[in-house]
Amino acid sequence: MSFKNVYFADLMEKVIKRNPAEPEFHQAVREVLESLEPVVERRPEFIEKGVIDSLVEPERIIKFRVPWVDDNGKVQVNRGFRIQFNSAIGPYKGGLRLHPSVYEGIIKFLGFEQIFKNSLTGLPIGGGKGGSDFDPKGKSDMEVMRFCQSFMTELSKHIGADTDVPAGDIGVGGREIGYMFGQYKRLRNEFTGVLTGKGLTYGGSLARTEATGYGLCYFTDEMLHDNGSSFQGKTVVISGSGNVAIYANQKATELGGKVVAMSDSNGYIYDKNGIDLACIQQLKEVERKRIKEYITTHPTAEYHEGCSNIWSIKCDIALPCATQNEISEESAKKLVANGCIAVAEGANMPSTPEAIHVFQSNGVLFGPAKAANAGGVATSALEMSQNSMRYSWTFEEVDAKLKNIMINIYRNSAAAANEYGMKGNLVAGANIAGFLKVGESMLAHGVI
Ligand code: NDP
Ligand code: 2IT
Repeated sequence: MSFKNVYFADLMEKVIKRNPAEPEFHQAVREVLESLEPVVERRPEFIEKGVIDSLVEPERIIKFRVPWVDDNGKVQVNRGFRIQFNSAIGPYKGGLRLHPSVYEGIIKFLGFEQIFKNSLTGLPIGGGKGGSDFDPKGKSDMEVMRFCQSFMTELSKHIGADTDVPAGDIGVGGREIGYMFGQYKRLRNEFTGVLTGKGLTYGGSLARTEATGYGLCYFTDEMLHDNGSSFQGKTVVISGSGNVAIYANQKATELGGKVVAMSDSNGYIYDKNGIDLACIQQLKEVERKRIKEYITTHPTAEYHEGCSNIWSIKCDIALPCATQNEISEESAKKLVANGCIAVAEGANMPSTPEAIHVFQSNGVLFGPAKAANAGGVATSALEMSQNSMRYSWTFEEVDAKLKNIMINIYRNSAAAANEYGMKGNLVAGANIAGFLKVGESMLAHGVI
C-alpha cells in the first residue's frame, strides 16, 4: 500500500534515510503510519505540532560494549542496546532480547511497537526495548551470569524503577533477569522494581510467566466469540516452544483447543494426538534441549527440519509465537487454503505485510501483535504496581486483571477500527487506539 497523504510519504522516506539498512524498523513504522492516515485527516494538529515527526524518532538510544570472560578464560565482546523510545505516558518499559540476530534495527522496531502496545494496556508505561547479539544457547550458567553482570554494569546507569524498567524477551527468562537484578542491586545498593519478570521470592508477580501466552488466548477467545466462534474443538498450530508458546499452548488447551504442532529454530514437531506439553516444558524449560528430542519419547509424532512448513499443517487457529516475519505470503496462503479461521500474533511482527494482506482479504480473523501479545507487558506493569505497594496479589487476582485487560484491548481496537470506517481491521484499530493516548499526551507536553 502506498500513502495517500504526501506528508506521510515524505516522512517515510526520511525515516528510511535516517535509519538506513534497518528493514524491520521501516516495516513497523510504515504499518503504523498507514493506519494513522485517517486520524490526521480529522486531527491535523498531530502533524502541525510535530507529534508524528517526534513519534518516529527515539528519545534516546544507548549502545555499549559488553565484555565478559568465557569458561576458557577468553575475553568475549558483545554489543548491548537500550532504546528509550517514548515516555509520554509513563517510564520506558519493554523487554531485553539476547539473540545473535540482534542489531539496532531489531531493537528499534521492537521499541517502536512497544509504544502502542503499552498504551493499549491502559496502564502508565512508555515504550522501550533492549538487548544484545549475545547468544545464550550452548553457554554455561556461569557464562550467562558473567554476560548478564557485564551487561547490567552499563545498563544500570540508564534505568530505574521510575525511569526505565526492562524485562524478558527472546533469550531472557527468569535466570537472566535474576542475574541482572542481582547486579543492579549490588551496584546501586537499592532494592527496587527495576526489572520485571523477577523470581517469586524477590518481588516477581504471580502469573507473569504465563501472562503473554494466556493473554494471547484471552484475546483470541474474545475475537472468536465476537465472531460467533470459540477455541472449543479447534485444531491449533503454535510456532516456537519458548515462554510465549508454552503458555499459549496451556491456555488454548484449557479453552478446548487441540494443539498439534510446535517448533524451535531448527524445526517443528507434529503430533496428531495433541502435543504433550509436560514433555515440551521438561525439554525446553528444564533441560534446554532441542524440540527434536520430543520424538524419542513420542514415536508417533513427526519431526521436520526447518520452520516455515509448520504453516502447511491444517489448522483452524494459528498462533505464531517465535519471531518476526516467520509467516510469509506463501505460508499465509497455505493457512487460508487449509481453512484457517483465525491468526493471532504472540510473537512481535511475525507476519509479513504481504501475509497480513492475505489474511485480511480472505476473511481470516487477524489479531496483530501489539494487541494480542500485550498481556506480558501488562502483567509487568502489574508487577511494578505490586512492587510500589510492597504487596503481592494472588495468582487469581493477577490472572483476572490480565483477562480483563485483554478483553478491553480487543474491544478498544475493534471500536477504533469501526469508528474510522474499517470494521474488523484490528491492525488499524490497534494502531489508532494505541496512538491516540500517546499522541494526546505528546500534544499536552509541548515541544520537548
Ligand atoms: P523464548 O526465548 O522463550 O522462545 C523463543 C522461541 O522462538 C524458541 O522456541 C526459539 O527457538 C524460537 N525462535 C527464536 N528465534 C527464532 C528464529 N529466528 N527462527 C525460528 N524460531 C525462533 O522467547 P519468548 O517466548 O519470550 O518470545 C517469543 C516471541 O514473543 C518473540 O517475538 C518476543 O518478542 C515475543 N514476546 C514475548 C513476550 C514475553 O513476555 N516473553 C511478550 C510479548 C511478545 P530456539 O530455542 O531454537 O531459539
Ligand atoms: O514484547 C514484549 O512486550 C515483551 N517482551 C515484554 C515486555 C515487558 O516489559 O514485560
